[in-house]
Amino acid sequence: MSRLILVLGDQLSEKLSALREGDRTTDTVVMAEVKDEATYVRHHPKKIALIFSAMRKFASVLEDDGWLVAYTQLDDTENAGSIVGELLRRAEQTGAAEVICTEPGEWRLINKLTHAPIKTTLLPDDRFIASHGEFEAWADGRKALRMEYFYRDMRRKTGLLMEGDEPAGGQWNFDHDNRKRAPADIDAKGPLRFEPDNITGDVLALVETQFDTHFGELRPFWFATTRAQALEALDHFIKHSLPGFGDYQDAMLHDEAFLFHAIISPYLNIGLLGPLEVCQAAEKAYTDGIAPINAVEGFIRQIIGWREYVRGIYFLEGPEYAKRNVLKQTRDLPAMYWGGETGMACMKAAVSQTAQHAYAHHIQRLMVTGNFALIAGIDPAQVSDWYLEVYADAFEWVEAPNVVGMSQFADGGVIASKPYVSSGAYINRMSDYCKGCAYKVSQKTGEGACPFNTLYWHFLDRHRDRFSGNPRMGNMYRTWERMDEDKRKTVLQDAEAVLAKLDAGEVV
Ligand code: FAD
Ligand code: DLZ
Ligand code: SF4
Repeated sequence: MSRLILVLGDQLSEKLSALREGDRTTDTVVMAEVKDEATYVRHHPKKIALIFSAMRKFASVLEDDGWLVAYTQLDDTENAGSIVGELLRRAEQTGAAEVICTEPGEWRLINKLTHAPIKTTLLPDDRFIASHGEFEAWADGRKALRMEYFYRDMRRKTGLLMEGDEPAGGQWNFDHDNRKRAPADIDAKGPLRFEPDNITGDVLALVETQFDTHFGELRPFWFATTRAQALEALDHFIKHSLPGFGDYQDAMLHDEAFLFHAIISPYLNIGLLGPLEVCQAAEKAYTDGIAPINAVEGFIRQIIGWREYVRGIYFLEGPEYAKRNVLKQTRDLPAMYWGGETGMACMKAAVSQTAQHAYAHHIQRLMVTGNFALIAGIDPAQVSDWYLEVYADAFEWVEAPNVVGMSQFADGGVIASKPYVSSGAYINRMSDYCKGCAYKVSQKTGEGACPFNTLYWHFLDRHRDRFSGNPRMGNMYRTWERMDEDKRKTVLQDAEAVLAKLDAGEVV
């Protein structure tokens, strides 16, 4: 009996478990560009274009490899508009009575497929280093699920940067070397950019007409859309940017969106690159003497540590995880997240780079847009939807733990041992934003004070019951309590004034 092998837009890997299970002589691969997936949140046009173009090219790879592929383009007149609708349509056409699929990276779609009115088997997604079972075994019985210990196990498992049983360079983690501010004249090459070919050109024209109301700029479009291009982009990063990755990992510059970051997360997350091959390429740069240990260890930790860890948490915690809101924050996401006017130079830079590239690097996501949402009391579900929409690398298995957990502390501390909040001083130390800002970072209160400065204390004050006993936050609360009472009152009043402006939809 023939079967349908469903390949989703973020499953573009030749060694996918569903393809390994399939039989080229009897089964049909189903791939479909569908409105449901492109609009369940209003994804950035660049993200939709990346996925559609890479899907079309991957379908050709499969056909060249002997597969029969039933591919549906978004504007095909028969398009059923949803993944399950397309499966049912193809089942009727081919007579297939069964679907095989690699587990999707989102509970929403897992739920749809497991309740589809056709027998559907989900296979493990083994494009990761740790299986669900391994993560569960690691988590079992632990009081706190801290990434660092999981990461060490992944180092031991993969043998990456290991010298026998010991970590290369004598340390597991070189983060203390990775907090340099970037000089203004820094020479960063940025990512490799690809000219759109005819297939991408067709997709761009389609996205331009169908998703013109979505936030973000479609052109210029330069993402890699094939595995060969993604490998070239990786090679370019290893040669040109990896050596500086560690030193400037946390730095932010107004005119340098990418600095020494890899810009490979979209390729990893849609399956054009695998995590192990990426880390092995970085490790080779260390053994060849091209990149220092602090850069290579830091980079590898992001992938076999953070990336694997957040996936583990997403599946361990279950479908309700993404909806958590333990701090009960309810404010609406301000218009500045959609490009609305703001005097805050850091927010403006992070949001406009996001609109331009469907990309912002980790510290912009965590310490600018994330930090502001958290201290301003924004509803984490709205914050999470924003991140899922605007970044080309955002799929819920990786987005939700990073946003709901790491950035918004809405999971109550499953991921982070304390909330990532800071005043303007941190942003000033790590960036060149403040010098072009309408606010003054050195000013703590009064007209023109940096909103991060007042909202930071407001956050700590309003969540005192939860955080004042946290040993990692003792210093913050001691500083707050040492401030004289009038000053504290003024800080809180000024913060309230900022919040009132946000609530009234006024420019902050
Ligand atoms: P680099 O800085 O060069 O890092 C190399 C690789 O490490 C990345 O490509 C990525 O695959 C991996 N990585 C680094 N940090 C993380 C992390 N915290 N979690 C998972 N993988 C990581 N990453 C996503 O892939 N998708 C998301 O939707 C996403 N949302 C985020 C939301 C917030 C609030 C925060 C703080 C982080 C988020 N991240 C997300 C993690 C990180 O910001 C991006 O992976 C990174 O910016 C991608 O750019 P890069 O390839 O240049 O990464
Ligand atoms: C994100 C996305 C988009 C925009 N479009 C499609 C699509 O048309 N067809 C498809 O198969 N997949 C798409 N995807 C990726 C899915 O949304 C993704 O597989 C789930 O979110 C699970 O990670
Ligand atoms: Fe951001 Fe405050 Fe600096 Fe302005 S002064 S850029 S709001 S941190």
